[in-house]
Amino acid sequence: MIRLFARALLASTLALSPIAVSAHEAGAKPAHGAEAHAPAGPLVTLGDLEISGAFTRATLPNAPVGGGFLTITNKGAAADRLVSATAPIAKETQIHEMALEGDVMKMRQLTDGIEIAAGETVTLAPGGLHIMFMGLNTALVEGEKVPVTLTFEKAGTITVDLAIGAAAAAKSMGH
Ligand SMILES: [Cu+2]
Repeated sequence: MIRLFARALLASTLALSPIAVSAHEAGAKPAHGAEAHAPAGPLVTLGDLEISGAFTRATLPNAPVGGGFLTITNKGAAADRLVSATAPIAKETQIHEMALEGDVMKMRQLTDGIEIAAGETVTLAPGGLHIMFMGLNTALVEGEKVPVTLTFEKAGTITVDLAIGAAAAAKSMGH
């Protein structure tokens, strides 16, 4: 009963809060509903690289893992490589890919990172390349954001914010 009550209370708070916020805090973050449909961080530039559309997904409390997604465009004349990622929300952060093994989608760590060829765009997206948060220290709450530090072989290091979007469907929460 307590849980049901809490859920009802939460629902009503969420329904009411955008009105209260927009009336008093112009320039604050967008209303909850607007953000849920298009979660993405801003475009940031690091040397020849442009990083955009960074997001992750909300998790349940005690979820062990989460995924990070973003797009990297290399506007330079030489290839670069995403060699590592770190985040304070997880005990360990890895670079992963999803690949078909027979009929089964499996993921594996890319210990050499991800190359971004000159003039190319690489997208980390659900079902494909992704940043993997192993051992989450905290639940990821929709509408908030989490910092992730990316290190590239040539361009160096940058910290980007991942916007936290809606939770993935249970079926695709393989990790
Ligand atoms: Cu993974």
